[in-house]
Amino acid sequence: MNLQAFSSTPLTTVALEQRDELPLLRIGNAHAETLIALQGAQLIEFTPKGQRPLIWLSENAEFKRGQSIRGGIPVCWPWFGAIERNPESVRHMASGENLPAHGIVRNANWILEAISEQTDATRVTLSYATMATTQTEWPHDATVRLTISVGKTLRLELSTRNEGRAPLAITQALHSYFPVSDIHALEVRGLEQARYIDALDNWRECIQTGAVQFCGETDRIYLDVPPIIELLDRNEQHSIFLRAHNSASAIVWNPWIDKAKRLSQFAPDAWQRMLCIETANALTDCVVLAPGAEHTLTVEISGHCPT
Ligand code: TA6
Repeated sequence: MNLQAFSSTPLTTVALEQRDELPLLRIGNAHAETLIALQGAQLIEFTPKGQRPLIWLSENAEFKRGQSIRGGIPVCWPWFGAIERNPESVRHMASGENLPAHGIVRNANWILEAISEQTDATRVTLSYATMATTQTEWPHDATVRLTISVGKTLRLELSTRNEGRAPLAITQALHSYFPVSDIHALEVRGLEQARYIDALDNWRECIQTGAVQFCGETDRIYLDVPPIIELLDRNEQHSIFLRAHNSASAIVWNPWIDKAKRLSQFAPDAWQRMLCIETANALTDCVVLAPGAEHTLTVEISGHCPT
């Protein structure tokens, strides 16, 4: 990767770091600082100037080639979760046995396409192309592009373009990990009355009553969700807001005590200090792309209520 083309400017610092086996791109400007692993185009840090980090990274995170980093915002594409749990149209796109959870790009080497300055943010664009002739697990011609806008807020735009001559069906998620002071004092607002599929109760369909609170392992796919979701940390009287676009599903996940012990790169007590809210197109919210069509899933993350 020749980063010489991406040098710092008076407004933006650009630096390439190496952490164990992985190259990381550090971007800083007047508004915030972020760190992005080129492998998987995985953002792993985002801290607005003068504020606390808005993204959680495991203290046991490892930086190994071919292995997803625990935390940040892994990109799940071109399917979310286990392929077997996806709609038939999506399952039909994949090929082979023992396919990885969360698709094929979160451990792949993405291309750093551009770093550009906007009036209120620095935009980093990375891409990954699949080809029917070489991609055995998902043999289709497509390009997935992630544009990360680093400003007072963090905005991720995940675009998929169908470069082939047949329709594509995908599910996807921006699998965001958030820091919380204590999961027992956290509630998620905005999902009241939404339907959800409970992955821990035989994938039964349920209805959310009131804010989501946590007293055990939680792994739910919410459907028909509104664009704005709030994580309210009642201890710290601090909220993180997510505003989504082109996404009608969201996954809420906390491993709690027992699953935490089985997770890689995860301290036994880390479940108390994190929560995943994943902006997705999952299950019935899957995306079908005609040849040449493009779809963009967007999430904007901030410490202030979006207007
Ligand atoms: O998004 C929730 C989930 O599917 C959980 O079931 C759990 O497996 C989590 O993702 C983490 O998956 P990973 O493959 O990153 O360990």
